[in-house]
Amino acid sequence: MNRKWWHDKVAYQIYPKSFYDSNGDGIGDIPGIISKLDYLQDLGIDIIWLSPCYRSPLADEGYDISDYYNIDPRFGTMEDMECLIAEAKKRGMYILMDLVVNHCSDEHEWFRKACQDPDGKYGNFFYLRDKTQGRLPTNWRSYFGGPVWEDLPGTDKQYLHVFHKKQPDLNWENPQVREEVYKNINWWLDKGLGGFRIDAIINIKKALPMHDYAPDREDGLCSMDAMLREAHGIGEFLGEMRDRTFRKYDAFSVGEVFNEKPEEIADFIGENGYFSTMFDFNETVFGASEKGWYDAKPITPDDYKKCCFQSQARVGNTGFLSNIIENHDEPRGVSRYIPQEDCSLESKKMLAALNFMLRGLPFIYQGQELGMENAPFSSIDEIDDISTLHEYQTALQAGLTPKEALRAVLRYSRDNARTPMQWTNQKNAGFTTGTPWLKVNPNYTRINAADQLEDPDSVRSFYKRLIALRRHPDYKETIVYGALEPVWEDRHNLMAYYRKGDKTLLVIGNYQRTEQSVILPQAYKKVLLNNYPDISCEGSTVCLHGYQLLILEL
Ligand code: TEU
Ligand code: CA
Repeated sequence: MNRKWWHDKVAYQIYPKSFYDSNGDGIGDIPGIISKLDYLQDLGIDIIWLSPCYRSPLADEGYDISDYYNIDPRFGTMEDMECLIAEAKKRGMYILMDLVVNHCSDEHEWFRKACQDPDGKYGNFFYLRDKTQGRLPTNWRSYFGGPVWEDLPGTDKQYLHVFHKKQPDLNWENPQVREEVYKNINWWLDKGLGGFRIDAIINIKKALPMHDYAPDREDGLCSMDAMLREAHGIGEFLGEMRDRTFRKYDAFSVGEVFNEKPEEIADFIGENGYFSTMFDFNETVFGASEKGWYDAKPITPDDYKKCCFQSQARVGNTGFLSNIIENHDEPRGVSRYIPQEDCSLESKKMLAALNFMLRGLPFIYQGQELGMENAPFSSIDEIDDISTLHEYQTALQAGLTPKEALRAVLRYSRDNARTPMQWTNQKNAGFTTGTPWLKVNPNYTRINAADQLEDPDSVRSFYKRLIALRRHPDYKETIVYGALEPVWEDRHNLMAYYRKGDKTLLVIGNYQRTEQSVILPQAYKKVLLNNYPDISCEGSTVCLHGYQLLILEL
């Protein structure tokens, strides 16, 4: 495997709206991010991915872009963005922006022009179909609910949107669209960006000609998966994009790729892949139901382990996955992967290390390093996220009471991860001096960065040690490039694996509150990390405390 500059990095995702508000309007902003770069550098972060901060009506919180060449005034100015790139560079850090090009906003000028002249140049930037009375062009269900077709204002046509109706899909079959995308990517890379996280990319290829699929719910619509399974040839678009943009700059790219087929992994992230890496979503999609969030099956520790190992085995040496515990679309990992009554300092640290030591690139989502938890929303009126609002309706339609529906969707709500970052134990968690745009999790008095910076036993201090271990000259080679080999795979509530490179490391997590023992295959030389002050051994038997995590050098 050819070595790349980003292989040994640690990445951090910022959701700008909720990170840090520098001017008291209740909305996080770029100057706020700049003021926290030292905090991130201290943690050991090299790569920062910013969720979108381009000009946007914020219907989907920035994933609906109305101008790819400007910063939304709520987040700051282009000078702020340039300053952020420069300040990051001074600290040896790279900035990634979010590339959202499956769709734009219905307030983008391309869409406005398409409405004015649907048969002209910009009509072909989108998927338009003639409107027929009593029948939609296809029966596909949008990710955010309802049909994917909406009337094109002022015309006798309809346009396709696989996400929200304010997110019209761009027609990638049209070479002019692709040119616009490449031009934009290069324009940003010329500004000194390190690269991009690539949004919802699997959706850019539609199975054509479009047609209906078997309905899978009472609404007579079908999940987008049905169409995507039939859509072939995305590689032509992605290969072209790589060659025309990222490759020329040796830029980093991480794809939000769902549902890739095993034989496609090398195409996506192999030596000459479309992307540098892609996220592993095997754990986050586990238990999902065709019916909706209300019907999803919770994940157990044994499932979690299986999902991680499956992904590792699928990718092997072919490339690098990007490993996550959570992101802005998911609930908080500690609330999801640890039983609520067991959510403690120890279990949070265990989860952190089990994920972090997997082969691949670790991505930390803002607040994850503090062990931030799901938010205790008490009413649907406190929810902003369009996806949660839709899933709530789906649950009601399925017959759940409002109370049950709320409970069901709160387990998966994207707003869990979008509550403001908890900086201090002061008002609004120190996020803003104004009124925060989304409710602050009241547990900030207990969980916040300022307190954790002072505390050597905090979750943040543990993350810092994990990152330091990944960088340590003696262990770096093994942690970055070493093979991953599961151990004791069918032991209940135990997740353990070797990392084998020029050293042999053994990572063991006792994924339950009661003790359990393991017999080490050989004596250990050194304890590299332990989330308890002690290790209890008798000969080669180690008796692990509840949720104890050990990283041993053998
Ligand atoms: O998410 C893509 C995606 O597939 C979503 O359907 C995801 O499964 C959903 O968030 C679950 O509720 C990306 C972004 O990460 C997300 O924030 C955007 O809303 C979406 O694309 C549209 O741009
Ligand atoms: Ca602000």
